[in-house]
Amino acid sequence: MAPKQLTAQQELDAKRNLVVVVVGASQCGKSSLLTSQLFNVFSSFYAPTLDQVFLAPAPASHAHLAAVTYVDVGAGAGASDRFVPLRVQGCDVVALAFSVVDRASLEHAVFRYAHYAADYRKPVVLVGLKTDLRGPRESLAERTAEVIAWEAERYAARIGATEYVECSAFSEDGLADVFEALMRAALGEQPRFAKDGGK
Ligand SMILES: Nc1nc2c(ncn2[C@@H]2O[C@H](COP(=O)(O)OP(=O)(O)O)[C@@H](O)[C@H]2O)c(=O)[nH]1
Ligand SMILES: [Mg+2]
Repeated sequence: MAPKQLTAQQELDAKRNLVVVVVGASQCGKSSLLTSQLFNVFSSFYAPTLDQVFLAPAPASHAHLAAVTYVDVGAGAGASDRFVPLRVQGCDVVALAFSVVDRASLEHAVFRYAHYAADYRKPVVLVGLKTDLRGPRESLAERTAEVIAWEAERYAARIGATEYVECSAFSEDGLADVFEALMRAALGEQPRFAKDGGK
């Protein structure tokens, strides 16, 4: 089969190895996001992770890219966030991750990590995780901990994220969309939200 004809921009991109950095609160589901997408594996055990790097083929939607490096900057086992600024500085896009059933993890992501992306002028995609855990809740505490999509979109707009996307590493719902959104943001494709557009 003849090689696919690429646009001039795609030819340039084809030589690039994009770097995606995943940051967010401990146990919000960062490592599971990557292992589900890259290795098709989901484990219900929590193993703390600290600064793990994976080199993988690009998602099908951006198959012309040479490769993608994913950096899982875990805050595992109470470790400090000392790797975060270094990793963000060297990346093409920040995946700002939180769990949609843990409002505190959204606030953690937005108030603790979003500024690194702003400091180094990196595009951000806000990524909601564990969507399979949404559903009828017994207690008021559980119900108020849940984050619905439009709330997350407001936060995404406030921090100037290019998109809000959500998925489940467990059911794989929305998983491919998350990785496509990361590629779009890394390549500077049109942001959906203007900065402060959610006010
Ligand atoms: N039900 C469900 N559990 C998840 C999902 N993603 C992660 N988990 C669980 O949440 C816990 C923390 O996940 P992990 O990926 O290690 O979080 P990290 O600390 O952010 O890397 C583990 O017990 C995972 O099995 C998901 O999409 N659905
Ligand atoms: Mg981890």
